[in-house]
Amino acid sequence: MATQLQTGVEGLRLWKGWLTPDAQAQMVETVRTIVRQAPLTRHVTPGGKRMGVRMTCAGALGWVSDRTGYRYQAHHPAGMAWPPIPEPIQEIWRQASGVSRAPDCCLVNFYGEGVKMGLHQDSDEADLSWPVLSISLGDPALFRIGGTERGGKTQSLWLESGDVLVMSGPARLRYHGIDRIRFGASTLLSEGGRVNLTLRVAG
Ligand code: MD6
Ligand code: FE
Repeated sequence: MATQLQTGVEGLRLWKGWLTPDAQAQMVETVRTIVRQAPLTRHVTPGGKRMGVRMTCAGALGWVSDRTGYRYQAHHPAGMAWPPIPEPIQEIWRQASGVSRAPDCCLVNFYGEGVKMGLHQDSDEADLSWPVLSISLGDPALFRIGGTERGGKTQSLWLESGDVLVMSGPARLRYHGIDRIRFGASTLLSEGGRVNLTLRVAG
């Protein structure tokens, strides 16, 4: 079992190396099965900017964005249903989330060279008391977390391939984002870059 690191943030739990290198390689193949069924997309924000991160989802609900807003919906923007959440991903939720309800959304984020994600709150879910669990694969990423209001003090930690992070309780609504990735530092993805999976109870 992986070691759980002290993050200094109440409700934020980090396990370094939850997935062994072999399990990470298998997880990449699992993610590729999702992407083959539901292609990665660069969404447009309500403000009209195209996001750098390429996204798709698995599960009954998927997170999307366009000029009309952010939301969860049952179909990919191209029209197909989202594929089911693969069992190995659900297994990590069962072991690490601390809750018995199953997730209904697995958001897949892909970061290519130079891509980052601005500070945001995860607040589009119907019930914000369920945790959000993230799995990192590929290049390391600098994760920044602040408070529940914009503009407060922040702290940063590196998320590396195989790490599992859970935001729950008092950490659930904290602002967070990815400042940068170390592109090419990992050889896990043949094309380089980083994949992050976030599991949620969305509906
Ligand atoms: C990322 N993660 O790691 C972006 N959200 O690429 C998130 O936005 C995130 O890691 C909620 C909970 C955990 C996360
Ligand atoms: Fe988030």
